[in-house]
Amino acid sequence: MNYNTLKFEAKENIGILTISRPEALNALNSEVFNDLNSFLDQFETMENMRVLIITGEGKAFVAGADIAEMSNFASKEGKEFSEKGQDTFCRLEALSVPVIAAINGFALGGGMELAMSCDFRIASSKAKLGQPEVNLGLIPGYAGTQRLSRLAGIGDALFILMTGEMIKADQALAMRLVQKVVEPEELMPETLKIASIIASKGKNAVKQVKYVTRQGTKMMLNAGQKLEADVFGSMFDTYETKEGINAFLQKRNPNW
Ligand code: CO8
Repeated sequence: MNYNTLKFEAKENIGILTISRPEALNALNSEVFNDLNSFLDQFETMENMRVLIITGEGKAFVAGADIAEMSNFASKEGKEFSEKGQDTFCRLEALSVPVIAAINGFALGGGMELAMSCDFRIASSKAKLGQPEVNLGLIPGYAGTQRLSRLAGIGDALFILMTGEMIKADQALAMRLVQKVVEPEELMPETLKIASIIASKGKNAVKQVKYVTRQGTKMMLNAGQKLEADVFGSMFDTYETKEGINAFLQKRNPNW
């Protein structure tokens, strides 16, 4: 894989994607989105991959959409840029494997929106998160207004969106925007440890947990329960489930 703005490394069955434009604090411009889409095309074909970790190079995770690129936009370009980013983040969110954001530093604007499209987030104690678009006379354009209130609740979401304040990792943890905060040097080891735990579980089980949970957020409870029962039932026809249950009963590790 060869991209100007991304680096990819595979550690066995765990992929690590690093957004790499450190001179602009990894700000998301058209090139990054083109690279991200090409990367997703490739990653989707890599069947051995069990988890994807996303992080940023240098002192930022991602400091937002590229403000310089937006400076000459009229409404048409603004809307197109917003929709392109939303589509890319939806693709990421819909990847069949879990995606973990390892937030190493600034996750602002489009960077926080990228982190929120991941399945969950581990943050360095030095990370700072925020939606500073109001400082630019803007609103978020990559679904920040939508995902933030779903993750943190409407009060904390509007506090972050209206003040544009950067919040520290511990505050983000209290708002349940990140699931764990660790010392900076522990960020990648801890994230890899969590990824390895997930990678050791039933592959189809993890995939279906993600699918059913994410679909459920778009459904009424009764429809979500029906989907859960359908998928739950279908798993009893798979080798993975039979092996998982047999291994438990025979007091051994599953062989999958
Ligand atoms: N876009 C472009 N360049 C950036 C960005 C950015 N978002 N953030 C930082 N940079 C550049 C700086 O301009 C600087 O470049 P140079 O060295 O050439 O002057 C370089 O990165 C280093 O940045 P700083 O010198 O500012 O570093 P500091 O450590 O002093 O400050 C901050 C770090 C606080 C993160 C500061 O850089 C900052 O405030 N950045 C902007 C953060 C921001 O406002 N982000 C939100 C952008 S808007 C957005 O994301 C909307 C998303 C939806 C868009 C929808 C499409 C229309």
